[in-house]
Amino acid sequence: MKITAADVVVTSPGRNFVTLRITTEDGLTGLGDATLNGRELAVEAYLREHVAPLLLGRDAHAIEDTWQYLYRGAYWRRGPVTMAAVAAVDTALWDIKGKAAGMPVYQLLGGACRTGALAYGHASGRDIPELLDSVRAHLADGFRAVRIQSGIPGLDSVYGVAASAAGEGERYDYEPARRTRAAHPRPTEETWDTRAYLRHMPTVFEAVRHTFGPELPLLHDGHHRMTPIQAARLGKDLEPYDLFWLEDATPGEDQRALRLIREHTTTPLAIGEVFNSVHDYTTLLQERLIDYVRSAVTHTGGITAVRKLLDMAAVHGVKSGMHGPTDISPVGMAAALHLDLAVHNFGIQEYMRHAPETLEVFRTSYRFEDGLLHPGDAPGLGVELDDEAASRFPYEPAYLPVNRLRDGTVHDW
Ligand code: CS2
Ligand code: MG
Repeated sequence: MKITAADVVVTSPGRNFVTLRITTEDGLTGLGDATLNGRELAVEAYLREHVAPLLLGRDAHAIEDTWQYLYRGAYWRRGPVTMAAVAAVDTALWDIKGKAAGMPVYQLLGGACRTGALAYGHASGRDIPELLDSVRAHLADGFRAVRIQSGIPGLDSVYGVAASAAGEGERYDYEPARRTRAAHPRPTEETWDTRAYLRHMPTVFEAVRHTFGPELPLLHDGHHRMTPIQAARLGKDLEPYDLFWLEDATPGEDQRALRLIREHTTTPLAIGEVFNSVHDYTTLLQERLIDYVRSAVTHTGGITAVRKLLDMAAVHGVKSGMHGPTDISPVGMAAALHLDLAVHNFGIQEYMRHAPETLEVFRTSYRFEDGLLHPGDAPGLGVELDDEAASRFPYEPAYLPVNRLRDGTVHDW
């Protein structure tokens, strides 16, 4: 089944997305998510200039060979741009294979291991009362697990907390990459103070546990901002609140740093949303320094690569906890859900709800019911892209914020 076209669609319904559509001689089409928040046009160019021409005439069924061809054949391998482009091709080919077989992708991956994927939503608040209301809103929306992010006294803006009073339930989820119509767009800048954060978070979790009890799975995202010893302290301070996980406690590229955190705390650790290769995890997995793998299909080379990563994680007793923010498109979310259903070592699935205009462009089959996500049983991924709707939302430059400490030093955002 030869590939006859590979087209890149950049559209901005609610936020920027990059999508690859592959078409075969049989008229089948497949979609792949290539969205890299704040660097969308880099992936578009990589696909349009260096990948799409090489796909024409290739057999759409040859998924593994195409993956190896694009990974090893590029010579310059790994990295977020390359692996998002490879991911888009791989995902689109799985979509096509499912349509050709008349089966949802999870069936091609070995069938379902569960009835649905436990999802967690993003509860947040500028202060504790607003946070507690956001948890209530997520429970009312059917979530059975929530991530807790809070404002910090003395800081104007904090990762994961919307500046406005509108709760996520009304306004959908907090979108960090702010589009700008400025002539020369620049990232916004935020100020951070880790010691203020470390002082405040135990109070936040005390209030949440006191209000909602011991059972509700609570997650928290440290967003790469702590040193290993600071992360060890926070993990220990939060042990009484029995977190489901503490995410990105410290920048994950220093894999051995997790040894120090592990020595001090039993709070489960999740890491990897900024990784793009199984090679980013080798020490973390072999030494069981983490409990959950965060990589998304979109950023890590596609379904083929993430399946291998999760199988390696399974050997070491580590589970999945796939990244699912609004900057993973509905195509990328659907791909994750097919894997969530099919792998044995599933942990949890992040679910930031897309804005209504996003779902005008991406017609999805996945569903969220009773706290669980399911990809649906449409052949392939179960997502279609409406080109007419996509054309109504042109790309706008948008950058993630840059973080600085109070003395102006650039810090991880
Ligand atoms: C966050 C992301 O959802 C998360 O865990 O870390 O929202 C992250 O900030 C964005 O994906 C960055 O584009
Ligand atoms: Mg995160």
